[in-house]
Amino acid sequence: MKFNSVSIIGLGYIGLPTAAVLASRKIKVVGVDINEAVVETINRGDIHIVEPDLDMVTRAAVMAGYLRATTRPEPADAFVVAVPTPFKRDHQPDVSYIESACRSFAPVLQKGNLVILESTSPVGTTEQMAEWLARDRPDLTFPHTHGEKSDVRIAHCPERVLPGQVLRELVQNNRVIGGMNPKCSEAASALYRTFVEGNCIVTTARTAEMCKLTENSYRDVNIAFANELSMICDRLGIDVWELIRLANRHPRVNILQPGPGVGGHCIAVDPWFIVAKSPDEARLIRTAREVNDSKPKWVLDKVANAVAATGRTTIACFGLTFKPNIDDLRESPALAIATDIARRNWGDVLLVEPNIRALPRPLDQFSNVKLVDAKAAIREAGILVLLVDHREFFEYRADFADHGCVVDSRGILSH
Ligand code: SAJ
Repeated sequence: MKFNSVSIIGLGYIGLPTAAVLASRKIKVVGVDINEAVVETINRGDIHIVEPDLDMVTRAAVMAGYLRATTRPEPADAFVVAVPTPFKRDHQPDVSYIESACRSFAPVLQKGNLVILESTSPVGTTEQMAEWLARDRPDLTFPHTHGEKSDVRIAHCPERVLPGQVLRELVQNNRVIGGMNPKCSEAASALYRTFVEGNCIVTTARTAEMCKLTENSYRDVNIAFANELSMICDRLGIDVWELIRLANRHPRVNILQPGPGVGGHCIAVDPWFIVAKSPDEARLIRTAREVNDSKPKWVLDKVANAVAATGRTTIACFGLTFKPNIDDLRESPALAIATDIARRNWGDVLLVEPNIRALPRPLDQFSNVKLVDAKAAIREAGILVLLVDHREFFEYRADFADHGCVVDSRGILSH
């Protein structure tokens, strides 16, 4: 199958890089987003998210005329849905963005089109998507009713890229291709082979959905193990980071790193999609989520204990992002902890975050909070709380060690 034009629905952290990379392969790409500001930004050759080199690739694609953004879907050979799939208050998946994406491009679907769902989705969503499209286009046939003879081919091909390394991983990672039937997989593989250097591995749509959720749950469960160890070791007076280093010398042990909790928009979300579909069986996966979600409160309690024990009330927080060396604050446990510290109002809160220039919400609402550099924070604060292991902070290890009152959630002192 040859693709002269591809439409990407949703120009966020996954959709935009995918659109830009496809366009860099000289395929005509039309990106669709409901946000007019996003559309205007991209059409100017700029970007609205932070990801290394994405600005360059996007600008080049727009200038060369291969990438264009719009708010209104238009006909294309393939449609790639890359919209968010958050969860609701009760941890139930919210697939309403996928449903409205389908609603928006269904009118321009044509016989012979390929539709790909890239959004991380609960098992069964690809089949559900086929039903939504069929509902809106009774004149076309779809794989769930017409199998390999259908007019439209549908597949789930989950994204697996690591924020901060998206452009490299988009091209180099292996890709799971979950067609609703072999013909659908064949068409989807042909699209991904235009830019993927890794293998395109074919499976069913349901397995592909579960595969993505499994990858992130695997990481969540293993981080929960490390976080649980950190709380046990704290009680027993053992340095957990030294312990993990020692245990990892065993040839079949590879424990991840404890931290202040799990952030980002994937690992703390996706396991709930498994729990939602299989609540009685997903006991370990649910507990891992609960362990990781409890960690920010545990760190906050450590800070409260330090305030009570020392009587010091000026507190410096090192790092706000959800992981080191990026500027992404989404679902960041560090941001949540810093906010809780500010809210407790013990005294001044000094924030050190080399990757951002202005106080983010909700920290900008507090009068006792200011951004400072590391030296000033170490000098002025009575308690230092290390929340993110940014590379810049390792320079200050000796100062942290000399300070006398440090809550180190990332093991910076033990590395
Ligand atoms: N974390 C720890 N300890 C560790 C590793 C990570 O506490 O040993 C924390 C981080 O500090 C961060 C959170 O976990 O708060 C998540 O960070 P991450 O680097 O593990 O993952 P993400 O969320 O940036 O990206 C993940 C990746 N999935 C896997 O590695 C299995 C990525 O490949 C996925 O594409 C992405 O989720 C996604 O979009 O689903």
